[in-house]
Amino acid sequence: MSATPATEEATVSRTLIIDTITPYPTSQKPIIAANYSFPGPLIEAYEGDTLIIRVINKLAQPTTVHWHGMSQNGTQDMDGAVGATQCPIPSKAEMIYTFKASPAGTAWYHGHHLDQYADGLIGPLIIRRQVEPNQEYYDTERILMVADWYNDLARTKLLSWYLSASNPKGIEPIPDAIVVNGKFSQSLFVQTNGATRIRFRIINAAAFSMYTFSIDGLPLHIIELDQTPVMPYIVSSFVINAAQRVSFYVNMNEFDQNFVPAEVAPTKSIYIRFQAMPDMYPADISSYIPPYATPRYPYPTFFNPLYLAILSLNSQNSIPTYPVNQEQSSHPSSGDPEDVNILRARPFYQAKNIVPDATHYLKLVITFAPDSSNITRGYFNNVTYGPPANNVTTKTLNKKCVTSNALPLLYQMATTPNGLGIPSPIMTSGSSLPVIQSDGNGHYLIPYGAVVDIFLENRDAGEHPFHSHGYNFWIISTSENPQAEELYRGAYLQRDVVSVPSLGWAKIRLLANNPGAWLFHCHIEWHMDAGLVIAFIVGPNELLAQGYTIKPTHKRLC
Ligand SMILES: [Cu+2]
Repeated sequence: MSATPATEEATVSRTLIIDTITPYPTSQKPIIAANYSFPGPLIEAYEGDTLIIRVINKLAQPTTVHWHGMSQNGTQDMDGAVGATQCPIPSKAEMIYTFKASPAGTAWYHGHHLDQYADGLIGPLIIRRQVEPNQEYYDTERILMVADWYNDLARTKLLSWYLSASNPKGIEPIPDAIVVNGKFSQSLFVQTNGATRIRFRIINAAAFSMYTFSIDGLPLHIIELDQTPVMPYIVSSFVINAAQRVSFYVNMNEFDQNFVPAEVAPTKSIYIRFQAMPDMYPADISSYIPPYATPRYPYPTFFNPLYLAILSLNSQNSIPTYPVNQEQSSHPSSGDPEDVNILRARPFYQAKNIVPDATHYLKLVITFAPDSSNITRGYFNNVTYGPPANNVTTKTLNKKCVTSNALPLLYQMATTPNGLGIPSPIMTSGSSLPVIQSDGNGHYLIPYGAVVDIFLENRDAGEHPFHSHGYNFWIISTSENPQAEELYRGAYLQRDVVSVPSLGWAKIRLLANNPGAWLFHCHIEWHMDAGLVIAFIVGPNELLAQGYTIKPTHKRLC
């Protein structure tokens, strides 16, 4: 499974069979899995390699796989986003995804249809560099992929309740447990295998939750955020929101011996903690029983927001000798645990990180409200997105999620590049830069090469992780770090997920150098289903000039 270092770019071929498994004896829930494994298999390549991934759909329902973090520049139809770049792969059919492994870093793959990613269709995708920045600080690495566990099926049970008139307050389905690398709390043992210096790649594949991460007694040296290497930056803990990735290394010699009280035996293992943030849930998780819950033995069980994995220092899989509630000691820390975007980290390759000046502006106001049927919807600038909205020329929007026969946005760009019905940017009184316009259905036309400052104003009490397909964007500042815009001018950090604070804002900058149809959405699966989605339609004519044509094998899926 490991990729071979090579100076020449290689081709890496993989097959992913999408099928259901029922891996837990205590749960009858069928998981939607890649290659009969939860999470799915690790896919690795070197930067610049060509990945050829054959996805075989053995489910009784359609599917797709999105390669989260891959720019897909030149392979816009391989993004896996139903409605934007392709029609779903029907049951018993298959599709071959071919794309360049770029950019390098910690990426992942997940289902992008019918909430399958909330039911298990996730896996790590690691794109290695020939020379990894900061590699002199670690000798081995581990991947921890954290996810929400739900006892019930996402689409048929959870979503049908969430988006129903019996849930007018829009209470999101609250997870039943936390699961890391497919294991529940206190059952995942991470071996050091004698290594003193270990790199961890943390991938938050949760459908909903954000977590505070820490390892008892060890300072964490952050070296990569999403796929951007950073100058080593020491924290004692950090927050990771849905779809974000954080890499850090630890050095066992830095273990704070004071962490283990003198009265207990020396410990041969320490806890790795994922602490879900209780205040993000819309109910009191210590006593909440969801109305859709099926009584099962033992019942009721309540969501425990603290997940413990065990870092085993001697391969004996003993549990730590100190109590779980041991007071956290204070490490040297320059981190602010509230700074989910870790804005103070600086790019490792600053010389290559040229931040252009903005040429365009787009303000997006985020709200939630019940629609006329008393069903909660999420809105960007008062528009909620549903599959029918994928037809950019549809002027009346059916706000209920129904199956649409509209062709993917990308195909519409290719067939009518100048007839999409979206106005070009215009000057308005509120901005010194031309403002990006939409068709009123959530499709925003961005000229190729534009540098767009996007101001995300969150009028909702929840914190939302927004993800752009096709792009890394610079995070300029947020309402929690407004000073970052001045402090780090010219050295902003690129990520593909920005966490927008509760009732706050974030300002990001996107260089539109990748023509195509790219979804921009909240990565909380429930909010995406509620319509908190838009699409960036970038450079239709440049897309055609690059030689894009609709592949007959893809069109056949529609
Ligand atoms: Cu959200």
